[in-house]
Amino acid sequence: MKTAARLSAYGAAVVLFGAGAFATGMTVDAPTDHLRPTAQSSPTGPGAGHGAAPAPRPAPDAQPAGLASTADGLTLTPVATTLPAQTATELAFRITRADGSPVTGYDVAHDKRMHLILVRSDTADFQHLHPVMDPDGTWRTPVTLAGAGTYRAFADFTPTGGIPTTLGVDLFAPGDFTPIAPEPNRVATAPGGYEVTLDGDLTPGRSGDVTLTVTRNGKPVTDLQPYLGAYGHLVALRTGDLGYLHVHPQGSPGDGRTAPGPQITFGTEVPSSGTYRLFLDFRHDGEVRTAAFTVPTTGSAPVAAPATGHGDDHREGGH
Ligand SMILES: [Cu+2]
Repeated sequence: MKTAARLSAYGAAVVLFGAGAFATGMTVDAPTDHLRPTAQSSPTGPGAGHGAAPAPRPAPDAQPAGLASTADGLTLTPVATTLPAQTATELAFRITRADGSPVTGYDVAHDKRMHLILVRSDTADFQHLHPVMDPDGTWRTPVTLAGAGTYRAFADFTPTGGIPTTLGVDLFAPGDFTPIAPEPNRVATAPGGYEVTLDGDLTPGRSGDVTLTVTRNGKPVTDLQPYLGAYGHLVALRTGDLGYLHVHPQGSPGDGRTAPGPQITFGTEVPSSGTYRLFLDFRHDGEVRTAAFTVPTTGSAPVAAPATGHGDDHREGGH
């Protein structure tokens, strides 16, 4: 019962999203399928359920996913926490229950049973991998880390009978580590002569669109290929803590109204002010390419408003 209700809520969110619904806080997956119920920010809003007693100050931001290795009794357990840098190796992990037993049943979501995002802590290296599971519940994928440093591995999955979940764990690659400090950019290149331009703003607490336009050798790309059930896949990470927002495009291949490029539009909602790293995966000519952006938020965050009376009412009006 509970599961069915949750699943249909998720289905509804996806349908709403596909229909271009907005301003409900559901344009980003996070509120519906990545956050724990206690962290849910929308659509009821942080103030809902407080009855007549106003909160003394604005509720804390909803937490993005992937900041904990354990949630809802499930733990992301790497087989090894140290991996060699710049060497072809294997990343292996399990999802374990409280009693230590591995989860072996998973539902397909976005075409896969397991999505593994691997990012160095300075966001210089980003990889989106699809591990394969052994019968005993051990997931394995080949990987080559670009360099030494600390990495966050995000496992994004739906256990059969459970809810969509994202867990994160840190991994280590020994060696000399030279962090990068990404400069804001709205134009990114990808191998193969691709250039991707990002338009649109990230405003904390407010739904909005970002549009990515893909060109190759200066010409618009109009024959993008479906990847994970869409023409593009966007992961947004909050710099500072690598809070994980899984964002999906508006429209889908074959829906009769979504063109295969050059533009891909995503509904986004970021939980707080700051700088976000956005990684677009798209498929063209049979290959998946990645374009990386660094986007500071614009506009004010809900928590930045002074706690004077009800001056913050407008912020939740759309919810
Ligand atoms: Cu994936």
